[in-house]
Amino acid sequence: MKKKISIIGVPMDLGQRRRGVDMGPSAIRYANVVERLQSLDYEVNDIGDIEIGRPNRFDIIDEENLKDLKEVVKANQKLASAVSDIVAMDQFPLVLGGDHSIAIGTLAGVAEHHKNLGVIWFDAHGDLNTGDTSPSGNIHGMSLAVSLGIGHPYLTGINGFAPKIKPENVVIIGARALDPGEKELIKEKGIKVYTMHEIDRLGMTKVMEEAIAHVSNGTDGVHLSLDLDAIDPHDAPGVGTPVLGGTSYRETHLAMEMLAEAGIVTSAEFVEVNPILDDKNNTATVAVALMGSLFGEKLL
Ligand code: B3U
Ligand code: MN
Ligand code: MN
Repeated sequence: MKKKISIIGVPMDLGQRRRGVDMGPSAIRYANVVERLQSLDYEVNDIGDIEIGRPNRFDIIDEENLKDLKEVVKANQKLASAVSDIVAMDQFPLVLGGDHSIAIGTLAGVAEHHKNLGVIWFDAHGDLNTGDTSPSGNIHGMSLAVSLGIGHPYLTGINGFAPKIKPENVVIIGARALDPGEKELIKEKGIKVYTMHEIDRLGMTKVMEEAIAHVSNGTDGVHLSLDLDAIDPHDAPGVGTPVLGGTSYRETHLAMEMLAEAGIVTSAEFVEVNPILDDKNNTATVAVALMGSLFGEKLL
């Protein structure tokens, strides 16, 4: 992994309906992300936050079951440019969310430089909906589909090219709440998914060995997109859509430690931290601890 990390905050909450996730970047900074990574000998450059529009609530048009489409597009285009600049400077982009719709911009920026990017998507959900299949119209539940080039052209066309990633380079880990349209898409595209069932049966060690092999095969970089709702709500309660039966604190650390050992991750984002729904900034603290493991922190 590179020794220089650039942090960008994305106070985005328009990709879903619960306010408060826009405070995720502040909560993660409050949990000492910069100091934690500096203690691991990285040069850390916090470049601040992407500006997110605050649309007048009366002006919102829910176009084609895509809530706040225009603002989400605008913010992700800005994020894509910022992330692309970081990669161009040969630094590691670490993006702090914000709801998961920001993966659209992160991946658009990274994919400008990595034409065959592997993606590890930790999530209770698939984020594989489109306006046609989404039960909510929330764009945070569509970001993986969009990055695969599936969805509204305003979203898939961010940064001027599509798709950003290929289905055979993607692994989803921790899924336990998939919508019917998402299940169909997974089958149609042959996307590799380790649901909680496989994690229970195989154990996290085996799952990560297989996942690392899968995303490293023929790729030119690996992006980690970690939705904190992948983790069991007992360990990470401050998320907008908690789903029981997630990965434990230690299992998730093990996954990060194995990624650090493999040395394959070239960009990362930690999303969906909502301090309003949290218990004493627990979830941001968990996020920062996981970042520690991802960047090589050892227990001994
Ligand atoms: N799959 C549902 C719920 C959801 C997706 N992502 C989160 N929740 N965090 C949807 O609305 O697309
Ligand atoms: Mn998600
Ligand atoms: Mn999720």
